[in-house]
Amino acid sequence: MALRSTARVGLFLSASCVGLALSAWGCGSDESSSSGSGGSSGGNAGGSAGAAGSGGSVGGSAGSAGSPPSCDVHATSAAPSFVRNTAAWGLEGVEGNRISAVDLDGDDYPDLIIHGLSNNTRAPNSAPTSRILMNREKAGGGREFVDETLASGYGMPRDGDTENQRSTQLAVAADVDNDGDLDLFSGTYTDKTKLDNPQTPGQMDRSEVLLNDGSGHFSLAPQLVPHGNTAHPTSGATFADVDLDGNIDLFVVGWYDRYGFSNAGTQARLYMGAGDGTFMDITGAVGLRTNETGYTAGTNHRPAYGTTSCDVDGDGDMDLLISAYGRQLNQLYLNDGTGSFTDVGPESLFAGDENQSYADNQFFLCWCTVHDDPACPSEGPKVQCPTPADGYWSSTDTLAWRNNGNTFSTACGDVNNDGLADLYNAEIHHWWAGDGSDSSRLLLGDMSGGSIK
Ligand SMILES: [Ca+2]
Ligand SMILES: [Ca+2]
Ligand SMILES: [Ca+2]
Ligand SMILES: [Ca+2]
Repeated sequence: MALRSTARVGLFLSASCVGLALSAWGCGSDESSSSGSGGSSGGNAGGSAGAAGSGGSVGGSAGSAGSPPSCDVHATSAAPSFVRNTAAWGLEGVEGNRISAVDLDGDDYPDLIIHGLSNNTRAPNSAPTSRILMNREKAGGGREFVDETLASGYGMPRDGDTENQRSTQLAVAADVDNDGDLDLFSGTYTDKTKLDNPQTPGQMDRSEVLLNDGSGHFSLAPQLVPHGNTAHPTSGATFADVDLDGNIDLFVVGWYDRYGFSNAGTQARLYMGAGDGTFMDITGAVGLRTNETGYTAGTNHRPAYGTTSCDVDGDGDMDLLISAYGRQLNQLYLNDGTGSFTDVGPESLFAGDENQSYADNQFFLCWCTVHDDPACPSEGPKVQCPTPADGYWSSTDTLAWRNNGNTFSTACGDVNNDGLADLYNAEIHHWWAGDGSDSSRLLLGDMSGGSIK
């Protein structure tokens, strides 16, 4: 299977047009109308989390029945597809990112896990930054979200602190102990460049597995090793049964080891689930070991923003995808069916597109203003250069592994109904980085070659 890159896909165009049409209709002022529940993000249970949120939007329905053609950007009279229901659902003033929609109490209504912008700190119980909002019946009819953060036990620290909430920045859900309810992995991002001596309790918090009692109340599972006993900049995780033994396994990725100081990421880790809430690190045994160096060979740790699991090559097992930041190469780990992996990112084009030129990077053009190099183009920079003019440019910026995407997360789904998984990479493309920096792109699955090209 190969992945074909395309920039002219219907899905991408349709999504843009829906946004334009909504603003043209001016919807968004009606607080009284009842509409569908606040957009469950689709398949979060057993899903993945990335910096851009919970993915899963590819393949989702863009509008309700009766909505106007989604690409008629001139529509002015049709009924809106969405109405604002924030206050009616009890969500006014709720702030956060990394939102997971998960049915935590098994009543078939999606509940919300919301994380605030924080790291290295515990929030007081009176003002939690990570919150559990349960989807409850509302007096007088309808439904609303009710804050049950403290009662849920989600933020209960392992050290017994009853006054504050654990530092946590993301969650994914799956039934890890096979008792029929959704348990959680709660990821903790620790910025190792900002640790006190001695470390504060918030700096000592670790990523945790939390077991559900079936009613949305959680207790800490045994600590993950090594995540449980080391500070780690956890940035994403995904649950999947990679060895098909009926027990959910856990893949965890991390951000830069020391952001701002080097290009080095951190070791992604695969934990094999025993089916009782305990996990064992099997990273090195299944082909997932990376290094602090090895950038040219593509064996280095990546600074990951997100991770996704799905069956990319359609052979019945779950493959693992790492969305890498820093214009580094994404990783596509194909599963051999036993839970052992090989990275086919570069040859499948998932790692980055073909353009790895830095010739139009504005900071390279700044460098060219003070260096005589035949590689420099005749055009000058369009930015005000730093002082010194070559201050933002380094020799590593010329290398192939540094001229790919800033990928936030990857959504997996069959968007063209050919039975093959397709991938959508959400990228941030800084204009100054030039065309060598990848843009968001849909990659269509293609089995015509019989294998990854
Ligand atoms: Ca529920
Ligand atoms: Ca469970
Ligand atoms: Ca398993
Ligand atoms: Ca597969």
